[in-house]
Amino acid sequence: MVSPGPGLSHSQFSPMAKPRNRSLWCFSDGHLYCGGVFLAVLLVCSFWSFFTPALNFGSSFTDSSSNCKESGFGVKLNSDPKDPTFYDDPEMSYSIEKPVKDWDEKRKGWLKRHPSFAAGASERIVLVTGSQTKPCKNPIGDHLLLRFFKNKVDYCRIHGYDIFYNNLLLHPKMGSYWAKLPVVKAAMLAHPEAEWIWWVDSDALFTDMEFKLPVERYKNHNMVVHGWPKLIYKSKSWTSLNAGVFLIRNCQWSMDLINTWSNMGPMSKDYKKWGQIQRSTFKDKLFPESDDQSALIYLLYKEREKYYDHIYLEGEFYFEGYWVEILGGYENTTERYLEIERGVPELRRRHAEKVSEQYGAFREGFLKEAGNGKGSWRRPFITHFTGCQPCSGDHNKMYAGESCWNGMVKALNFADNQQQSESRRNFCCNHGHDTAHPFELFGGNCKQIRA
Ligand SMILES: [Mn+2]
Repeated sequence: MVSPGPGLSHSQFSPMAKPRNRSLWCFSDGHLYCGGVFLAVLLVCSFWSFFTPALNFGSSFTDSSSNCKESGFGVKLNSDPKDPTFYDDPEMSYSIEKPVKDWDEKRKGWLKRHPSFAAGASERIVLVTGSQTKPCKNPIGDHLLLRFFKNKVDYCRIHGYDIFYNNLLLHPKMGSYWAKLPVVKAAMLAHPEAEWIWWVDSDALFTDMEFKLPVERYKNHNMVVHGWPKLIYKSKSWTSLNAGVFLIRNCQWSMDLINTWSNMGPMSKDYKKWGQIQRSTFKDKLFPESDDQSALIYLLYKEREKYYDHIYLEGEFYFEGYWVEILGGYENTTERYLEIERGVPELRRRHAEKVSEQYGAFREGFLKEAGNGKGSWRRPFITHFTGCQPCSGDHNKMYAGESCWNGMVKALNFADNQQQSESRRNFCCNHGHDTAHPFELFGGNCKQIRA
């Protein structure tokens, strides 16, 4: 969470991972898991949207004459040919305990039978997040989780990603930070149309609603996490990367990784042993149980040849960032962005939410001096409330609960207020105010900041 690190260092020289073949497989007994996955399928099938941002401001409003009869933004949501796919195989299982084989071929086979999804599949992302099954212990926990989720939904709508919220425990032993691995695996199987699954913790939120993941940069990698090689290989720290946010390619390599990775968790008979190994390897690790983050670092550390070339350690921007480091900069950032907007009427132009990416791309031109990551006045991409636990209310003793909850509200408002130039400002302005821009939103309320 410290050094911004040399982001692109190793990445450009990595050999092709094995990302280019794909297919699927696996399904077997229909346990509890099915509920979640079926829901996932339903949910995700319900809103597709793809659009490429037009970077060329002013000249790019082409006529893409819409046909009211078509739905799904170019993909066929109502067609599933009769030819069998991996879904028809009774052996296919979503369970984390049954490894998937030949996934690349299976996924490829599915795409071949669903050509409308095959087009554009290489860029498609499904964001996956979730929280526990029961109501939160923290009295404001459910409210906070709702706002965290709304933030992700807003971000995904703006950028054309699907989103899935899981609140089932898919494997009885894989609780807390391990719970995401069965979910990510199930999401990969439920979404052969997606190239990437993007896990984002429930305690993390987008604080730059415009920023788009530079996926092109990751084309030779199968996984992306926020992290720093030096901290892994020299400092041997259990915080040398953060496993709360990661992008993982929907391919066999990832299936294998999830298999190896989850076998260091509570579902494994060697769970205890892994805790000891992690603690003796990463001296700054504070608790004895094996955790998902230390496990991933351990794989990178121990089997560098096997993993390092395939896992992109993104250190160039806040792929996720530690809230304590970030929170104090929001005011300055807001001021700098407003300053830019005051000088550039195009940035204040009202527009439909669906074409927001174009404005984000346009704004980039004015952010060249902003820097990136720590010390930058650019909006931090993702603010992560590590150590806060909004739902249970438990938090690291380092922070007073109040600083966690107030910090979250501050970050959520900071993100919400960025949308004022789109629907939120329009909403504000359309409710009895002038459309020029002296209205800003503060904490959910329209306020006239100057005449
Ligand atoms: Mn987290």
